[in-house]
Amino acid sequence: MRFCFSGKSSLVILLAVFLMVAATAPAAIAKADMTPDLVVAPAPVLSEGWAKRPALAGRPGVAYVTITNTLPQAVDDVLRSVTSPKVKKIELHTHSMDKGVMRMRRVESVAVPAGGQVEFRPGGLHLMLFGLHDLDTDTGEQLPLVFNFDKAGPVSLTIPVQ
Ligand SMILES: [Cu+2]
Repeated sequence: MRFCFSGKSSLVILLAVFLMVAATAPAAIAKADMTPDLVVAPAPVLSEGWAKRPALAGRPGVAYVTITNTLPQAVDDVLRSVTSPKVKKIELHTHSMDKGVMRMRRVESVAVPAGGQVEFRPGGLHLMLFGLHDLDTDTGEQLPLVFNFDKAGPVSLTIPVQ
């Protein structure tokens, strides 16, 4: 095989290669700058979680947590369910007034707006724990939970039980 370039076409090829390198280099740098954001994109942050044993045997326990939506690009998320290998069934509950009486009400999901924070706390949103297994809290055993979000997927949190 023989390559035969005239002086002029070699110059054109060199110039073309130079332009390609010049064009791709800034793009590569920009991509490298953006990658860490995508890799460390945090799931919703779950904090201040704690659970309370049932006051009476056979009654449900209750758990509270604060959810902070830290998804990038301002994405709204929705909490669909919470599961645990230590609880038979977990329901999302809230409190609302019904004819002047504060009552618990089951909700299908809990919206966690972009950049927002949702607080589960006594008198408001809470997790109802039906069939809470015995935990050896004397040895520091805690309650493992998995929160299932539409966008973030499953997010784990282990909380102390009082
Ligand atoms: Cu409840």
